[in-house]
Amino acid sequence: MNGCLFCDIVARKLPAEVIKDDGVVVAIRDVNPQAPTHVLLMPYEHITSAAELTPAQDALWARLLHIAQEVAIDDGIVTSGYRLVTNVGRDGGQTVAHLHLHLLGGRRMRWPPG
Ligand code: DGP
Repeated sequence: MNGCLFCDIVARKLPAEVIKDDGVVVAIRDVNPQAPTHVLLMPYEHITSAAELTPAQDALWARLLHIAQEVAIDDGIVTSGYRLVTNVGRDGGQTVAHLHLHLLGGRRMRWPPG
């Protein structure tokens, strides 16, 4: 989608540290990491947020989770644990309107989140 930061990143029009790309989902390191591992997982397809997902996209959502699992293994945090978050809309704290999953790990997470 024109004017979408993450569409431009998956299309390689903007630079990012890409760590996985299976042609459907791209994983990049967050530019402003909040934990030793902070990876963003996003589909090529422009979907505004989790609030826009339809049952036809169930496989895509599952794919995001599996790529997150692979990254957690590669980063050595699958045993220590990690957090998966997707922010939705204003109150969810979403700043980029292209569906993405945050994978955070490498330190102890707090609860409740801010
Ligand atoms: P959210 O607030 O949930 O929409 O998360 C957006 C995340 O995207 C935030 O953690 C910062 C990250 N981010 C914003 N711009 C860029 C960028 O240009 N490159 C990378 N790698 N991450 C970005």
